[in-house]
Amino acid sequence: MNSNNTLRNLRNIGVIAHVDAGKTTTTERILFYTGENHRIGDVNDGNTAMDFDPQERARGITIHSAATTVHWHGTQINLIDTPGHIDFNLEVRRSLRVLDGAVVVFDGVAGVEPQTETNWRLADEYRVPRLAFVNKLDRTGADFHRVVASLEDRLGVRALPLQLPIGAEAEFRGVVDLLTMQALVWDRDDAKAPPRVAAVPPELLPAAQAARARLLEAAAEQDDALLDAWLRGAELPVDALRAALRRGTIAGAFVPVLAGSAFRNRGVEPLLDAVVAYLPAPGEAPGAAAAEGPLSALAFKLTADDHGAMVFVRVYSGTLKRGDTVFNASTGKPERVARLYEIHADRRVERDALVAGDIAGVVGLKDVLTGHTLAATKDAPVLESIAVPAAVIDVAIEPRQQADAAALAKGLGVLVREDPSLRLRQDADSGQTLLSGMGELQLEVAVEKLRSRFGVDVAVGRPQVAYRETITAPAEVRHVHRKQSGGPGQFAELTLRIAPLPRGEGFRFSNTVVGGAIPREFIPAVEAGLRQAAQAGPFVGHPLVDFEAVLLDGSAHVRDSSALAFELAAAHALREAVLKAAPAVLEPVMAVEVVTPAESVGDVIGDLLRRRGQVQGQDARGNAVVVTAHVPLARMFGYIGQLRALSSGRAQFTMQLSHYAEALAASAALAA
Ligand SMILES: Nc1nc2c(ncn2[C@@H]2O[C@H](COP(=O)(O)OP(=O)(O)OP(=O)(O)O)[C@@H](O)[C@H]2O)c(=O)[nH]1
Ligand SMILES: [Mg+2]
Repeated sequence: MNSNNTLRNLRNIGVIAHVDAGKTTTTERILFYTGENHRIGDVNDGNTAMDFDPQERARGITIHSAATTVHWHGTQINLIDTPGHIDFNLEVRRSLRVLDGAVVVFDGVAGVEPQTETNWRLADEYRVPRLAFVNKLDRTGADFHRVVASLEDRLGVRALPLQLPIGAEAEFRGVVDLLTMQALVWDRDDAKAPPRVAAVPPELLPAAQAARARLLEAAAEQDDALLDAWLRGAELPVDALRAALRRGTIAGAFVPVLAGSAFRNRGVEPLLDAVVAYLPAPGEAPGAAAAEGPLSALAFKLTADDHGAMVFVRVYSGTLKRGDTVFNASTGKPERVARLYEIHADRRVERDALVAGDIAGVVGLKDVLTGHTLAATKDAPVLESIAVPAAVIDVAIEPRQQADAAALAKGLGVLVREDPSLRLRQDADSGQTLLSGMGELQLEVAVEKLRSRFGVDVAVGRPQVAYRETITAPAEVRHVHRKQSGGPGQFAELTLRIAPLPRGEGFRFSNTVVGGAIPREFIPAVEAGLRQAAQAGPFVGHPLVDFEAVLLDGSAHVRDSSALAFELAAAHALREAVLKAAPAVLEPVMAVEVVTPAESVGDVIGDLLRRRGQVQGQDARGNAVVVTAHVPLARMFGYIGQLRALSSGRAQFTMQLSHYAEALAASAALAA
């Protein structure tokens, strides 16, 4: 069943971009043109199929990645529409981890925006071949060529238009297909009216010929026979050109660019053609594993809704059948597959089996988390997991009514299971429950879910910066754990050395104990104790990061030592060592991008400087100015209000974590 033929007629693709570029709008058109839906949903009316969550509809933004399956001229396309807002970036990461290709949507006015860039880099990391769709060409100020140039400048790619737009802004009505040198014109906004095929408008002919020459050159570079023909000036068959462009796209040699206006129903059918023509089938994706062999599937997302927990998986090899017992290779535990579903946004269609290349939902799994591997055997190789972005903001959460405490705990448990970029911890001093996340919007959405899904009304504290702590010097300690009350298993001795690591390295543990001074079976307990203690650092109670710990020496008693004793000893030793290792507080520093009318730029920059910001750059974008700066998150709370006041409501901003930096003032204040 999972022959190459089956795979060749399948595309697993994602739609990724900055907030508001038009991902969901484009996806809704795809649902319509493929016949999956008979009506076009509109994000402005809150009735799209993809943004089916009540909060998404109310806020007009995508919060969760949503999957669907459509068919286009005999090819099945599994499509994931992702959110653009940085707070929900884990949704993009986990989608890119399992997808074979992506459509990157650009706003025809704004071009490359911060989250476009972030998501582009993620797609690089996961080696996902891409098409670029320059959307919103109907908007005032839209400029296809400027967007293509921004792809080259800001993303450093070779952008290769497959089309040129016909008409601009309100007059945008079609595209020139550079391969066939035909015009496709949508005379009306009506989605039911297919494009009219026409001759290339004479005024566009020189530009189209020049762009076509670039396209042919790029294709010829991929194929010696084509290159020969091209050099001889012979006619190049369109099929051979497509095949060569497909090869180059999958290899990442260039990125094909298409033009359109999803909202005005222009340019979406050719985009679907391009997905089939240029993006890889599962077996062709860079780094694709062999589809033969035993079951191997990655759980990349899960939801716990009214239907019970649904785990979304991508099958890489083998078959997953209803009723199967499989293994979670990440935990070694068996799991039973009760049901399998093909996903159509919030609708599901039952399937008997999944094969290599499929992306689908599994119900019945008990103990499977995002990033776990499902396999035929317990000790099967584990697939590469999904990196979870850092949480930079905390809020304290408590039930308004004490009677809701249990429901709150349950609700929070579900939320962090569904979204591992939300984290729970206990404040070391106050004992309060802290929910941490990537930004205020993510936490706001989580709190609203507690109310709407779990019926818990919560009191939420003011958002606080999620600081971290680290050490700036090495230190060595010897610690003896011995409980006077006696009893067996109460003795452990160890010598620990800790040293700073570069920013972002997290924690590394190594063991150099020789000659069994500490029996081997206790070493994992030492590491566990260190990890446990690092969750709330001894300096100011924030997570301790960017350090290594080396277990140098120690001793044990045959009768009086235990794993627990070593775990406790390690935790104590770490606390002692940190205080001797010149500890420091780290604060998140945000990369801020403000798009402001030119007349407000002085005020905007002055305000950023007062917030301890460092301005990185200032560029014109049409009539607006784009200011980029690094600003400590601690100084960005309430920024939107100030920015509106400074710009008569016309400036906008986005921010995302840039890096952690030593916070000297905060170190002193927090340690006091
Ligand atoms: N003028 C114009 N507006 C568009 C076009 N495509 C989308 N929009 C509008 O842009 C806004 C955002 O569209 P969405 O489709 O929700 O954008 P998105 O990329 O899914 O946004 P997030 O999921 O929140 O990141 C909506 O008001 C759309 O109607 C277009 O081609 N032209
Ligand atoms: Mg969306």
